[in-house]
Amino acid sequence: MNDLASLHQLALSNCSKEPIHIPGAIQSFGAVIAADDALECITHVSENIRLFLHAPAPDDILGQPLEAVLTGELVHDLRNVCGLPSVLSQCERLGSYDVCGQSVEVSVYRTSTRVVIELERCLAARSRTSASVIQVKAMIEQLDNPSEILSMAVQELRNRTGCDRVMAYRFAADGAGEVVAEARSNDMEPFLGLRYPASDIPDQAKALAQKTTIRVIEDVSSPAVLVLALDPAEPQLDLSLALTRRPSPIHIEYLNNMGVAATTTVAITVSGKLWGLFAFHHRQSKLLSADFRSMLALFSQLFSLRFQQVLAEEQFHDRKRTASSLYHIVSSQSLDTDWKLTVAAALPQLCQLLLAQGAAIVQNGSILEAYGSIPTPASVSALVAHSQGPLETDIVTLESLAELALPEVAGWGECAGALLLSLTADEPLYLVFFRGEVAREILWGGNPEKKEIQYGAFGPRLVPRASFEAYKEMVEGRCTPWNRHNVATALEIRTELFRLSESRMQLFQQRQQNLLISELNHRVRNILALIRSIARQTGESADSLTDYTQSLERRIVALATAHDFGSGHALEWPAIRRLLTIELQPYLAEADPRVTLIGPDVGFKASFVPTFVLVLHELVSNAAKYGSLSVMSGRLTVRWFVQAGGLSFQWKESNGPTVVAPQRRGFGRDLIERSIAYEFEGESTLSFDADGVCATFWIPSSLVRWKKPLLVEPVPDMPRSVETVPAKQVLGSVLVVEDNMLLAMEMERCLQQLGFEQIDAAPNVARAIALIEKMQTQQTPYRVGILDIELKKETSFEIAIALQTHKIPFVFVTGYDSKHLEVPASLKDMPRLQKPIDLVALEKVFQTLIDL
Ligand code: BLA
Repeated sequence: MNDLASLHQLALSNCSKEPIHIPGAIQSFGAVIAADDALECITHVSENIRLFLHAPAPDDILGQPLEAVLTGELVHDLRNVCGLPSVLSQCERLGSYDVCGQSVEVSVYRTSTRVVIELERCLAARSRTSASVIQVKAMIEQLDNPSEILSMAVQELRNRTGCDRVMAYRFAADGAGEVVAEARSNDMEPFLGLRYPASDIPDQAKALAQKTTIRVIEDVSSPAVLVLALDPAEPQLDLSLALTRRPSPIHIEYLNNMGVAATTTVAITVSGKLWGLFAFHHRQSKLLSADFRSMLALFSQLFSLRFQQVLAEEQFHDRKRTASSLYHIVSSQSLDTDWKLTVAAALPQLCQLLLAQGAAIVQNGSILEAYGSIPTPASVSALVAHSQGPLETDIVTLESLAELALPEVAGWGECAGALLLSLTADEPLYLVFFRGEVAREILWGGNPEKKEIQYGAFGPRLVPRASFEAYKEMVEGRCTPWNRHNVATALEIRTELFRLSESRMQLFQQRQQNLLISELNHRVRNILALIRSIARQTGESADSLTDYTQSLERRIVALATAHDFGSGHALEWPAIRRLLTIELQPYLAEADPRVTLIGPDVGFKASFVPTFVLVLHELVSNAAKYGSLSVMSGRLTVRWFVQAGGLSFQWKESNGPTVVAPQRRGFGRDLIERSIAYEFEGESTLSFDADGVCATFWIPSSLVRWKKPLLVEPVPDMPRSVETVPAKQVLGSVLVVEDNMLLAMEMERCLQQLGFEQIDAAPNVARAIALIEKMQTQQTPYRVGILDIELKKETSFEIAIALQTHKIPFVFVTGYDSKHLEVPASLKDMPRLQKPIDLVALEKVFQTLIDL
């Protein structure tokens, strides 16, 4: 590396060392008070505190008890929220409080030693929850295609905020970013399609963005407000999670150069990685309201979830395509021949799969077989020798062979880039694919090579670019980049070729693949409908918007965790202990005595995992809010053991605050009490014992896999749930057949609104037929039926025929991929509704079936 390049490297690494989380100051739109861990003594306060508290000078407050400056109600609420484990990782919003005669938004988070309270003036009268809820729902319902969502989202967000520019900014693997969607005021330069080098957002800034989700800079020109400490020797207060954290002066200079005065940045995290950002720019000072910011955070969650799902679908698609091509390639060869010959014969097709112009099999450094256009044998050997180390663990991809500057290679012929794959673990055998040169243009927002360096307190560091004018870079001498699809295909090729050497494995593999694909399809089909119904039902039991967004967000995170478990591992059986560990993580520290997990090694069927995780999530959040996990003295024992051929699972809380059974049935309680029984033919009970909440589930053996042979444990008494069917029938009764409980609940809600008095839901054929017969015998036949056409293990045709026999009209409901289903001739003309169902469609169909 030459001197200039190494100076740039040093300057760049100094940029990522700037300690932006401890700037010692905040922005002037808010104020900060910090206290010790027990919330007793004020240890820090921002200089501007008197604007919020009508208090005397900051020095008079330092060292005082919190109650001296905040109302008893607020301190009480702060103490409660500080019991939640989440305050260590995010700033929790408490809502608005009356502080010294003005309405103030309060939020709080904890560092390892301090509790940091942020105050912010309420911007507008609180928006009506229902209107906001509708906005989020509208966004959810539009989640379909990620690039369309992005364009629509930036447009919507600009309309709602009036910001001069709203962008979606996506990171590439090397950290550079690209503006992939933009809505802007007409008098602003377009940024759409422009790239920005990785150095514009240093690593520590990315890490913070991901941690806080939302970053606000209200006005680059407003002066920083110092945070004063009781003990000046104490290290600077950690402001990582503070909304008001003062921005780095370097970034302020950057925004000034861009002509931007205010920004709001929302992180988009997909599968645990920072995928990109929504960036709001305004040329004047601007601060979005706390309510709006909550909604943004929720939107970013939903987008992430949907995107994760699209990626999983894509990956399966890739795997399916590669697997079936390889299957054809392999099955056209005789399996008696040496398998390397089989690979050799398949090279043309493999090149097609990888969009390569040539390929070689290299054994012990020399070419065994080759196809298409490749460099000279000596160059190929040199390339393989050079890549051998990294190849032991990974696939190597190169866009420019020339950049390797291998001394023994004179040229690469028509080849510009290569992908190398090691084929066996026990001998040096490689497959190398080659691509030719493709010249392309990259548009940058300012010349990325124009790096100016400044010498400051930390040594040399980069200075933000002064110009952001579009700059065109011509890229030559490189091949089309090997993308993640190509790498996934290469991995699949290796897996398939490994298996080739064991011919009997082939059939098994094909079958396994098919199973995986159908399993994924089943899961993906309902997820959007699930999000919709969770959103709606959460909304019904929420008291405020803050409540709504927080519980919805947490439920969605739980669902995303469950989804992560599912995608790609459909044939695996995630261990119950692992699921528990993830949900209970904040309470499982070694020093924390509260939680005890007792039970054997057991795995759950992948299709049961989402339901189990959602139920678990409700139990954990309830315990954390009101139960034994809300105080240090509380205890929670979770036991699971074999019982009656299935698995018994017991959740027992004790020593917590005295339990009072809730007055109202919430969505969470419904989920706990009904979903396992409804969808999986298990049993559930939930009791609010004074000593602590107790929940018991029995899970049928088909959903459980024992890792080791087990001794049957003693059977504790388990109360059985009693099902009640209301006998009252005024407007009429309706039968809903739907295998997913949340969707059935959603349907119940719609039917109640239409005026049905009795709504019975059944998850399978047996239950539905039993209900129909019972109603017939009681001479109160159902008025109408709604049948999900495809149930978990069966279709609902048998139910349809039973209803026809009793002359009860009905409508079929079809999922997203029910088209391939063979429908019996007698049922072909029955009315159908497409999921997801809404009230209007339902009402219309009913008008044709019965008199409403
Ligand atoms: C932060 N830089 C950021 C952030 C963005 C960008 C989005 C997050 C903070 C925010 O503004 O909300 C970059 N903003 C962009 C880009 C676009 C945009 C690319 O709108 C494209 C349209 N910046 C530099 C250099 C350094 C640097 C050379 O250009 C370092 C030497 C630093 N950027 C820097 C720092 C932060 C930052 C330190 C963190 C600011 C903070 O939060 O304190």
